[in-house]
Amino acid sequence: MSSFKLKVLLTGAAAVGKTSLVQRFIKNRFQQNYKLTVGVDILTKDVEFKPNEIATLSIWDIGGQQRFEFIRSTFYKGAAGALLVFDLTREQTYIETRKWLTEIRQFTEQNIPFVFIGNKLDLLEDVGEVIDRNEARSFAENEGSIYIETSAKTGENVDEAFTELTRRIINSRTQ
Ligand code: G3D
Ligand code: MG
Repeated sequence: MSSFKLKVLLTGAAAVGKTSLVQRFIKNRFQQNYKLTVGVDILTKDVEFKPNEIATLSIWDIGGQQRFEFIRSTFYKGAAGALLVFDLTREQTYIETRKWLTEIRQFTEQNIPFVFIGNKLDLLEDVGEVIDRNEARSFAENEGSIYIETSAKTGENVDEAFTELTRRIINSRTQ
């Protein structure tokens, strides 16, 4: 039985792949056409963050109504950590992560751990480098975080992203 129950948030601009990442993580599949997320989906999964140590994540995936104040306060309340996601092929989504981080820090109790995610890694070969990935790494490290590149399509690093976030949450609490 898991003794840790952790609320974690998926944050970042529209269409960066938040829903695809959580679907990949939970069900290990990728679906090309999701309907637009409306409201908030809450999905649960156990994570073995180190051998024989389990945490139960409830993963909050917010959709198109994220701008509404009443949903936003419910969304952030009691959060233990967040994935902050941008799309490696769209610079604007990278720029917007600053705004998201400000909001996370504004609406959560303390400096909750987050993991900085550049998603759609599978497209980089065709699209080429759009953002400075070294800068992304430095930004994450300066904010006390880690930068991980993922693909919800191939599944690359998706488990690692959620597991790393879980580890960081647990470490921040037990030290
Ligand atoms: P969101 O929940 O952040 O809004 P979605 O984003 O998960 O709905 O994904 C938005 C679009 O990006 C979807 O395409 C989805 O299939 C695609 N996508 C998500 N992650 C990846 C990835 O890692 N690689 C690739 N190639 N595509 C990805 P559509 O066409 O359905 O809008
Ligand atoms: Mg979504």
